[in-house]
Order: sequence, then structure tokens, then C-alpha cells
Amino acid sequence: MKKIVCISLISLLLFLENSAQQNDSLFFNLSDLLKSYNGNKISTSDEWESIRRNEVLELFENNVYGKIPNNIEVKFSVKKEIKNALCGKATLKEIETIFYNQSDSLVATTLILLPNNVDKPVPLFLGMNFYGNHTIHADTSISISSSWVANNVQFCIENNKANHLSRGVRSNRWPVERILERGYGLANIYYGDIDPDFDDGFQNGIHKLVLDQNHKITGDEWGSISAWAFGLSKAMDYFETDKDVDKNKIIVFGHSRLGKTALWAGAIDQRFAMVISNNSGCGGAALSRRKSGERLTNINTAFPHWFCKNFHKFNNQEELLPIDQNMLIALIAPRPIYVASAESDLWADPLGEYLSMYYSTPVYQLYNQDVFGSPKLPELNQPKIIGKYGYHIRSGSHDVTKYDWEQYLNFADRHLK
Ligand code: GTR
Repeated sequence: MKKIVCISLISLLLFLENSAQQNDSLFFNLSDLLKSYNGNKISTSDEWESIRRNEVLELFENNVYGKIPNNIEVKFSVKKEIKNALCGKATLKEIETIFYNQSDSLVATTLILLPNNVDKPVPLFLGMNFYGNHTIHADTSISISSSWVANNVQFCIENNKANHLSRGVRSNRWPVERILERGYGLANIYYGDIDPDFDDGFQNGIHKLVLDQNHKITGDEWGSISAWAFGLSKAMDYFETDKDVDKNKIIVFGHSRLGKTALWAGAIDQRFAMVISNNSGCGGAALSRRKSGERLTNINTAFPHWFCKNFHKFNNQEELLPIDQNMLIALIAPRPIYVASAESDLWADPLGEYLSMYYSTPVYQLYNQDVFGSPKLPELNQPKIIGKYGYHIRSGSHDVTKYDWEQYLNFADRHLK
């Protein structure tokens, strides 16, 4: 029975991926990125930072991702440190992050792998994973999360509980040894430690910390993407205290829903030195108003808990959004940003992902940066790197591949080494 459900789910996803039509339209209206609420034109980076950036951030909080509460504290404790992990190649640490306030608390674990035999502090990639930290590498010293996990027949996950059988099942997406060899650290958090990925009316995970009896769910209540982004941002608080890590060179990375999360984390927390979005699509790098691939009504119906409720008002009427995702990319300026698409991942709208970067250029130009000068989608498997922008569309489908990682490592070398 489970097998049948799993196979039909995979067929449905493949069907969605193949049936999404690539729309080549460049005809859609975008809001004026540089016109502030009072109608004034923003013409310097100072004006952007002191006026318009805050307005755009607020528009995303109110209409897309939801507001992050300001009454959650964190404290950290180093639970594990193994100096010769991964056959001596890495130092492995596990940091317990305790999120708390007067009413409740929640614990998440950050796994950190640092290259040995290099000068410290090191630059580091930070990302979240879908099935637990132990799935990114088979090393048995990585702890198995006790949080709720989605069942997966292929990974032998049953009863929403992770177990040792899923060790390393996602190592194809995390080339740990290669990242270490190139002189970078890698940190990972299981996203379900912060907020389990199912619709529960914003009740469980970290949401429960801010819910008391008097709490009414509002239209701008933070959805799961905001919750996960908050988790990434709090990991940054820890990195500021760890002498082995270069806190000025932390790269936030994510794939798919976690790519949307990485972009939002990079927007709310300017301490991230670089942002990478891999196949993030709708609500991530792709423009909503292009109405190509996944539409708002699809995403808000299938995943009602990812965004705030106000976002649902724009289902089937994306043209009424006061912002679009090019403005999310603009919030990352002037830091380096890399967006990657996949040729057959039309559900994520590759052209819409590229155009988001293209239409964010007015803000990067305020910082005198060289920018993408053409709205034409770059050739397949030919990364386009200009100024602080990086983009590629590779052959293949919705995934994170070695090819993707090689481009990210090269881009990181270019800007952070
Ligand atoms: C899909 C969803 C996409 C993408 C993806 C994922 O089903 O429609 O927006 O985020 O899931 O996260 O794997």
C-alpha cells in the first residue's frame, strides 16, 4: 500500500515537472523597486539602505513569509567535538541550540564539519536538510534526530521517526569531502528540528513558543519558511562565537523549499556573506507575476503552512502582489548571490528565476556593481558570472548535483577567498 502511494506520488511529481509549460513571456508588470512609499525615487545606496530596503522587507514580511517574533531567545551548548572524524579529514561538532521564552523551549542540533590541516578560521556553507543531519553523510558519529520526520519508504523511515538505516541517504546532495578539500566547512540543520513540515495551523515546532491562549493567528503570522530562516539566522549567532569559523564568510545555501528559505534568511540577516538558491522556484527565486510553472494557488494549496495567510490572497491574481521575487534578490545586495536552475525543472520556472536576478539589477547598480545586462536565459551548462551575480541552468531535473556544487565552490573562491 505504502509502495503504491509512494509510486503514485513520484509519478505525480514527474507529471507536474514535465507538464509545466515553459512560458517565454517577458511581458508582465513589476512594481518599481526604487520608488519609495512616499513616491520619491531612490537614487543612492544610502537611501536604499535607510528607506526603501526597510519598506521592501516589510512588504515581504506582511504579504509573503510572515513576521518573525522578537521574543525568542537562544543559547548554545557544544554537545560533541571529534577532532579526527571522517577518517581524520574533519573536525566534527554538534551544537545544541535551545530556543526559549517564558512559555516553552525547543532544541535543534547544528552539525558542523570543518576541514583539518588548514588554517582556521574557515569560511563555511550553512544549509538545512530534509531528513536529518545523519542523512548527509554516513559517518556513524553524526547523531540521529529525534524530531518528527516525513515517512519515506526508499529511506526506510516509518512512523515519522528517523533511524540508522537512513544514514548517508542524501550524501549525493552534500559532497562533504569535496567541500572540505576545497577549504570550506559545512554546517547543517535538520529543518524539522525547527518546524515539522506539515500543516498544523502554525501550532507545533518553534511556533508553539509564541502561542498562548490569547494568541490569534493573524494574516502575517510567520509560516514555516520564516521559521526555518530564523533557525539559520540563529545559527549565525553561534558562528560569531566559534573561533574555528570565519563569521564574515558564512554562505547560506538551500535547495527547493530550503532554497526559498536560504533567500529569505539572506534577506533578513545581512551577516550572511553570500546566498545560494538551488532550484528554489515559486516563492523563492522565480518571479510570481510571470505565472509560469508553479503558481501561487498551487503552492498555497499544497503547502498552506509555508507562507503567511496574507500570501494566499494573491492566488490566481499574482499581478496584485505589491512585490515580486526580484525584490527579494535585491534585499541581498550588495552581497554575492548565486541562483541555479535545472533544464527540466519547469515547475520552478528557470527563466523566471533568471529574470528575478535580471530585474534586481537597479539595486546592485546603486552599489556600482556590474550586473546582468540581458534578459535572455544563459546557455545550458554555461555559468554566467558577472560582478556579484552567478547563475546557471544545468541539464537534468530538480536536484542538487556535483555540477551545482562545483559552481558554488568556484563562486565562493571568487568572492571569499
Ligand atoms: C514542490 C513544491 C516546490 C518545491 C519542492 C521542494 O512540491 O511545489 O515549490 O519547493 O516541492 O521543496 O522539494
